[in-house]
Amino acid sequence: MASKSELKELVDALRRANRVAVLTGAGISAESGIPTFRGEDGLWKKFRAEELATPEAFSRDPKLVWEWYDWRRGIIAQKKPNPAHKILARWEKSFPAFSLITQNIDGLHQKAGSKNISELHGNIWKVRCTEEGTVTENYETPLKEIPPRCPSCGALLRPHVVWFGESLSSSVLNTAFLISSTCNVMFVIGTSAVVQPAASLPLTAAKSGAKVVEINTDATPLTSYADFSIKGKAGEILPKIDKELRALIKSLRN
Ligand code: BV8
Repeated sequence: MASKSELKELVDALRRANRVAVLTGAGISAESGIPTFRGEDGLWKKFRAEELATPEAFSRDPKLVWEWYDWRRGIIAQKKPNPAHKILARWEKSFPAFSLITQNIDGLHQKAGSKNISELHGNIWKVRCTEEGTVTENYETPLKEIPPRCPSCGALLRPHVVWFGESLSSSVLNTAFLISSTCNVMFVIGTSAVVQPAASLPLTAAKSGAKVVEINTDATPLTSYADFSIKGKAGEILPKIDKELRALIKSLRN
C-alpha cells in the first residue's frame, strides 16, 4: 500500500483535478470472481484467450468459440460489482469531468451504476449478425442454441466484442485517446498493460502532463511510467483513497 505521504500527495492531486480518467482491465473484476486473462485461472479447457478470441478461430470452429463465450457468460451472470466498481460509479458524480475507459466486456461497470463508459473491446451481452451486422442485446445463459443464429436472416451470430487482429471502433478509440490527452489524472486499474492499443492510453496521458496512478497487485510494463504505483487489490485500495479524499475535502470545508 502507498505510504501516508504518497497517499496524501495523490489525494491532493485528485482534489485539484477537474478532469479524471480511469482505464480498467480484468483485474478490477477479479474480486467479483471473474477469471482474469493472464492469471492462473485465465485458461478455458487448454486454450489461451488469444487463441479463441480471433476471427480465424471463429471461422474455423464457431461452435467451440461460442461454447467458450457461453461459459464466460454463465460465470459473469452470477457475479456482482465489487467496491472498486462501486466507487468509480460514485466518483463519476463527484468530479467535474470523469471518464471511464474499460477493456472489460463483462458489463460490471454498468451494473455498478457507471454511465459514461467507453467499452474498448465490446460487451459480452451483445451479439452481432455476421450477415447484416445488426447488434442486439442477449442475456440468455446458457444459450439455447450453440452457435446462435440471427432471428431475421438465419446467419451466424457472433459476440459483439473486438477480437485479436480486429480493429477497435474508430469512434470509441478516438474518444479514448481524446480523454487520455486531456485528463489531469488517469487511474490505470487491474490491467497487465500488454494489449494494444489500450496499453498506449496511459502513455498518451503521461505525455499530456497528466498524473498516472497505477493500481495493480503486480508490477506491469507501465509501472515505471506511473507517478503513483499502488500495489494491492483494487477493491481494497480504492475505498482507502476514497476515504482519504472525503476526509481531506471535509477538513477543507471546516
Ligand atoms: C488491433 C475482447 C489493428 C475479447 C480483447 C502492437 C504490438 C504488438 C501487438 C499488437 C500491436 N498492435 C496490435 C497488436 C495485436 C494485439 C495485441 O495487442 N496483442 C498483444 C497480446 C500483444 N492487439 C489487437 O489485436 C487489437 N486490434 O490492434 O487492430 C491491428 C490489427 C492487426 C495487427 C495490427 C493492428 C485488438 C485487441 C483486443 C482483443 N480483445 N478482449 C474477449 O474478451 O473475449 S483483449 C482482452 O485481453 C481484454 O479485453 C484485455 O484487453 C486483455 C487482457 O488484459 P487485462 O484486462 O489487462 O487482463 P490480464 O489478465 O492480462 O491482467 C490482469 C491484471 O490485473 C494483471 O496485471 C494482474 O496483476 C492484475 N490484477 C489481478 N487481480 C487484481 C489485479 N489488479 C488489481 N486488483 C486485483 N484484485
